[in-house]
Amino acid sequence: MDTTQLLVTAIGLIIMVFVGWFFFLAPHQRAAAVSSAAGVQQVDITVKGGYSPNVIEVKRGEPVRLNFYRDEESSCSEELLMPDFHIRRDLPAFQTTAVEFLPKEVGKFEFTCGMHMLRGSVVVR
Ligand SMILES: [Cu+2]
Repeated sequence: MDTTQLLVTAIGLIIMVFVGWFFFLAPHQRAAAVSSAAGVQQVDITVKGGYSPNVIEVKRGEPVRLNFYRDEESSCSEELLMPDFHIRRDLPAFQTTAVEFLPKEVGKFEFTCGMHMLRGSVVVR
């Protein structure tokens, strides 16, 4: 390895540690979905530099509705991806967008912004 490769490796390691630290220390807010009379589990999520709450607990086999209120214009959060549920949705600024799906399996399923920077997860029990 020459000096340049060592330098690149060192910088890469520093970035990895920083990213790990950043995501590890990022606050996790949990919220359990509340079932409506119609049997739909709902959670309101505010989108502003992140998802709040960002850990959503739901029950398996009952339809889920996540109400995303996007409280910013930052382009980072304009798209929502939930790959496990084949969902890709635009979130207009300062509006609530309802995203519905049926959790059929127990597990932890991520949702992210279009660039995979903002992250949250749905925990199905
Ligand atoms: Cu983004």
